Amino acid sequence: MRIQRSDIEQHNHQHLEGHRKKLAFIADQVADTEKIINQIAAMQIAIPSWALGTGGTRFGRFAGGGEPGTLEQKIEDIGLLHALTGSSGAISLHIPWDIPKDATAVAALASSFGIRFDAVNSNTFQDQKDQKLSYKFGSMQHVDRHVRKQAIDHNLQVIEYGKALGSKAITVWLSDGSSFPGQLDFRKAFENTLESLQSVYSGLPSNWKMFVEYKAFEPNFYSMTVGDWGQSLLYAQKLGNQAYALVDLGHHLPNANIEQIVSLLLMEGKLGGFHFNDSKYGDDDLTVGSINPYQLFLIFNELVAGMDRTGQDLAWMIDASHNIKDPLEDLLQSVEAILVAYAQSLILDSRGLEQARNENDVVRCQELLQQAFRTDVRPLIAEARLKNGAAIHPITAFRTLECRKNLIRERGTETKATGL
Ligand SMILES: [Mn+2]
Repeated sequence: MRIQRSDIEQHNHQHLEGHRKKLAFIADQVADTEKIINQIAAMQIAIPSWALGTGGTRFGRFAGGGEPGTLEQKIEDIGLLHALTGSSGAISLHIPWDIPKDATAVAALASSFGIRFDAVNSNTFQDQKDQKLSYKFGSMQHVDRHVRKQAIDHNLQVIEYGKALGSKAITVWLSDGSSFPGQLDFRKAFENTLESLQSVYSGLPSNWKMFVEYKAFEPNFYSMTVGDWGQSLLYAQKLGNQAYALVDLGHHLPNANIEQIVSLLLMEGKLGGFHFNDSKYGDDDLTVGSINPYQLFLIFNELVAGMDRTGQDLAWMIDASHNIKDPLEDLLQSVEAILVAYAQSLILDSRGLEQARNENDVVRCQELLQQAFRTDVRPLIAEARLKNGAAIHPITAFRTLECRKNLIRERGTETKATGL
């Protein structure tokens, strides 16, 4: 399904008057609204190729209908999201779940929707059909160098796929670790992993980045070989200036101060990318902003402040899974939550905050933060969407245009997205 320009225009026409009133109200309270709207309009968030179908838990999966059964259909779905939001003009591919058979045709299709290819993701956390050696006891950390070699070769292959599509980064997330004390020599596991990553790094094109993503636990429950930001930073520092840490919101132990981690990684010039989701207990993969929007806002404050100071460019991506919602509606909500947190951090009186900090006026610091957080910035985001030719209210438009019904009509009720 392709959303027509006239559909969006009709939707916007219906909601324009109400929108204008709300925008005038906030423009009265906030300085530099024009600049902020342009910044919001420029923000692009990559959608992962695995987030377009219904996810599941280890207990079951309750699929909806009209899921994209091919990479081409996944690109069409992101095209649909991008037409509605104007902010999701990038796709992050997972290999081998989404191998482009004809890179030229796939790239042309994506570009017809205004979509570019963000970081490519490798997978050595599960065994594929016809795979020679098993990753049951790890991949890059493995005690057998043949397994390590297989993992390295896979990552080099992923870079080749990415090159053909115009990607400029590879994200490496390893499930390597141990589930029981005594199972692993921590130091050897680290050294093996570093050596394997170095082999991949040496195959990196000079204009590419490598993101080393960490996770505190799961699937291993005693140790993870890239378990926290300290380990991730250590690998990135040892690998070289094309290697960076990648922060995934759900990959921390409960109550971790993620905003502080972000601030220090940016200070070191070693934050490369960000995976958005939300959680209450662990790696819950919930919709961005659904549990703790204040934390998301505090993180964005550090991202905006850090990027302003250092001029660093980050890769933004949603990394979530949708078990009971329509995956596309869930992604629309996630994109909105990210833009809300971004906009709130842009309207923050950062000079006032700095002054209050210097005067140790703790009360004023909190007042300024919460003034920004409690401002309804949604009209600014809607205005940015209008500028991008997208919909004032994406979810309303998605439902009015009966997008899911159309997708089911086109694809049927039994399709299953690859990788799920
Ligand atoms: Mn992730």
